[in-house]
Amino acid sequence: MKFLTIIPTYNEVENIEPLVHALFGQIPQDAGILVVDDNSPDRTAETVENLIPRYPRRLHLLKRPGKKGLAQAYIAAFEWGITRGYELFLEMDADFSHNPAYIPGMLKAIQTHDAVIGSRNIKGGAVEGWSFCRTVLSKGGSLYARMILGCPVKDLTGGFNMWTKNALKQISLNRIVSKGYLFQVEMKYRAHIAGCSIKEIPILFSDRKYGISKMSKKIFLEALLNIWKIKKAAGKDTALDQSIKFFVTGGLGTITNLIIFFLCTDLAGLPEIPVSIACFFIAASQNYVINHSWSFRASKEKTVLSVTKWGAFLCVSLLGLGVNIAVLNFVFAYFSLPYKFIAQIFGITAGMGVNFAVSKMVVFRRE
Ligand SMILES: Nc1nc2c(ncn2[C@@H]2O[C@H](COP(=O)(O)OP(=O)(O)O)[C@@H](O)[C@H]2O)c(=O)[nH]1
Ligand SMILES: [Mg+2]
Repeated sequence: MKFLTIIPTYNEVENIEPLVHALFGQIPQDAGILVVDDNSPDRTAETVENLIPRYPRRLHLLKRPGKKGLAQAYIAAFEWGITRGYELFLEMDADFSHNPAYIPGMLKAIQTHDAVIGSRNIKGGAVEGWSFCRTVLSKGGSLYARMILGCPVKDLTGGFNMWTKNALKQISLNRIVSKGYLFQVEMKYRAHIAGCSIKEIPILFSDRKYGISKMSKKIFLEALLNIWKIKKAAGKDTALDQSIKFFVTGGLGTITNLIIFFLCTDLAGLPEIPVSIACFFIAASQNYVINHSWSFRASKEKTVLSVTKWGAFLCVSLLGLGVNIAVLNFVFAYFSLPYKFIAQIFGITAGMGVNFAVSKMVVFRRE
């Protein structure tokens, strides 16, 4: 497969020349390198231009008019490569954080996969030279992104990745919404939901020796918020989203339930068990409507309420109610509480847990 290594650069004048030499020592004879430079003020592009005569038809430069971020640089580079018949693409930083010695192993792994990720976060992978703070931010950010996206790739933020042309096609580069660093997360997430086979191989990532990182606190904070945009753009929810929405819905149901329960038992003095049952039917019906049209609704799916599902949901909720009553009685019997409704809080929580699991698996199950 015709292989292209892409290196985005912004002020990498000290790094680019030694990196190009090192790379040509590792990549196959017929492989190319494309440097994508965003008009670096330090004249990185001129350095590359001066090197081109030494590697004719193998070293290429794509000059862009200004700093538009990593995503646009990479997308332009992929398009450049695809129109020239390349079929295999490697992304890597210019700053020697990504050791070219890993390339042969990645080339081997890509034979049987759509994407190979150089990973710092799997067994055998590591980071060298980062401050404690940057390590915590990176690991925390990666974990946060993984949880929100429900994506199993351990190193979501890393930029040392190999893609087949087929994987790039499935990612739909024209639909990418990220501009900067989150581009790497979005690529992997899109590949994952498109069903690409993704292999992580361990790498030792070393901090740059020359030049400065373009990462900043502001970029990092923006990234935390933009993860949600990525997810929305891909139109896919996860069990975590569903459970958050389900519990918010349950919370609303609980408020309805507690208000009626408080009015009927604590104020009106009615017996708690029958009241609890009545509250249950009212709250469960409210929950059905909200869960159906929000918590478990697939994006762009039409919302049509169904009597059968409502019935099924009430049955599942009855099961939850069983748990609810058992817990209510238990708490009531063994603890002295100023208000009865406090015992009911415990009852509802336990009932809701059971309710979520069965609702997801049975009532709102997707084909
Ligand atoms: N063309 C281009 N390259 C960029 C841009 N921002 C960062 N880079 C390059 O992307 C790579 C990763 O950036 P770097 O600053 O090392 O980020 P870090 O490794 O997360 O600290 C480096 O090769 C940078 O020169 C950009 O806006 N345009
Ligand atoms: Mg770097």
